[in-house]
Amino acid sequence: MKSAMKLIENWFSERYSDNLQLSFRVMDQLLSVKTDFQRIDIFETYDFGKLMSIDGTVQLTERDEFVYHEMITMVPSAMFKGRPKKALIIGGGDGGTATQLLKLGFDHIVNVEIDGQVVEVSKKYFPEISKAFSDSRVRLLVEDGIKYVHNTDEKFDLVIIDSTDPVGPAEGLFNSNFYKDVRKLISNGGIVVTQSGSPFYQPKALALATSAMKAVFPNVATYTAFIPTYPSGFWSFTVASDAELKAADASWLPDGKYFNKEILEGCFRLPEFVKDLIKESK
Ligand code: AG3
Repeated sequence: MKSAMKLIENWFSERYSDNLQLSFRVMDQLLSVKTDFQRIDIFETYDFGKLMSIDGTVQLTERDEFVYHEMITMVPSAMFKGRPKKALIIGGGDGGTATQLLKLGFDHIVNVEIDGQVVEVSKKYFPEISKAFSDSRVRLLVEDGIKYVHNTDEKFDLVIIDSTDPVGPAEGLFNSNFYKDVRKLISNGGIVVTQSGSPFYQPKALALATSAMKAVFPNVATYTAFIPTYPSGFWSFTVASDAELKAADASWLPDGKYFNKEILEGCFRLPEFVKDLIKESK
């Protein structure tokens, strides 16, 4: 008898709504682990290399992580007067943000990640992206970022909130009490930035981040980037500062693979529906 060959296709999907999802065809599932905080999955995909998802939402892929990590570090760095040197990262357990900051010449980085398993998994499956964790300029603390910002009195030029969506462990990061504590930690002219979701699929995330920051800082601005593997591909970040928010003389900043001087200007130009969202958030 001829043996029947069965062709199996495996797919990982992130749900954007009840009626829409983005699916990645995968070669293999490399890991699925439930931690004290969330579920982490790693897939080997056909189009995007290795992919990490947390609670079913894409956190990073090897192929497009550069967009997110450049944009969350280089835009706020370009707005800092002078050369920023000290940074605090809340979240960012994959190490991509810290690794990018080292490339920009930061010499003191504190990275506070609540879930130690995100760090361990990233070291194993994303060694290039997470390599900052073996650099002496980076201090990794596995603890609650909300408590950390409440208790520390260190000062930073840049505070980066590299979090998951505002549900689960990251919820308290989209909150004005959190930003009140953050404000005490920024140096003169210091800048705070957070990822603030997809304006199209997660308007609440952007509205929450904007309101939380506006309650505490006089200057708040939103910028966007194209990140193919995040919901709708159109992603927002929100910056805040006591200082005026404008591009400083950032001639020291190199071009990245996404970031350049034109992007720095262009990324703050917003579609009307995004402006409306921000206007409505007090
Ligand atoms: N931080 C997560 C961005 C949120 C993605 N959301 C989603 N896919 N629904 C990125 C971690 C990279 N350091």
